[in-house]
Amino acid sequence: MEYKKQNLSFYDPEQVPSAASMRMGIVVSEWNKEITGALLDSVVKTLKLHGAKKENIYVQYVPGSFELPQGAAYMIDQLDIDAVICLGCVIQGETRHFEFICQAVSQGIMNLGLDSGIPVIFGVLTTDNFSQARERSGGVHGNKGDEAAVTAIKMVDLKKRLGA
Ligand code: DLZ
Repeated sequence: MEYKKQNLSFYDPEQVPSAASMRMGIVVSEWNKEITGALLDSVVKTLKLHGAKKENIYVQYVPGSFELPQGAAYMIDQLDIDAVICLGCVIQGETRHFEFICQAVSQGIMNLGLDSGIPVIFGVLTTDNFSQARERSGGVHGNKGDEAAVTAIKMVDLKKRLGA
C-alpha cells in the first residue's frame, strides 16, 4: 500500500491482544492542545476497546512535546505501569525549532524505552501545518492515538510473552 494512503486507524482488532490486565501511562503535551486532546481521546477509547480498565489508565500533562520524555520517565519511576504512550503535536514553523524538538523527543523516547525496559510509545505528530495535524487526529488519515494505543498493547504483550 502506498504510504500516502495509509490510515492510522486501520488495523485488525482480532490481531490485538487483550489489555485487560495492563496498566498504561499516557503523557500528553499541552502545546497544540486541540490536537493532543483528540489524540488522548482516541488512545483511551482504543485501550478500553481492547479491555483496559479505566482505573489502570494514568494520564499526566507536560507543557510541550520537548518535555514528553521527562514526563514519561517520572511516570515510569513513580507508577507501576506496563507502558507509557507519549502524545504531542509539533508543527513546522519558520525556524529550526521544529527540527530540534522532533530530534530530541524521538531520541529521548527511544532512549527511555531501551534504558527502562518499559515500552515508551511515540504518539507524536510532526506536521507541516495545523491542517495536516487535524487530518491525523480524527480526520481523513485516521487518528494516530489509535495506532499508539495498539502499539503499546502489542509491545506489552510481546514483553510478557518473551518473559523480558
Ligand atoms: C516552543 C515550542 C514551539 C515553537 N512549537 C511547539 C510545537 O509545535 N509543539 C510542541 O509540542 N511544543 C512546541 N514548543 C514547546 C516546546 O516543546 C517546549 O515546551 C519548550 O521549548 C520549553 O522547553
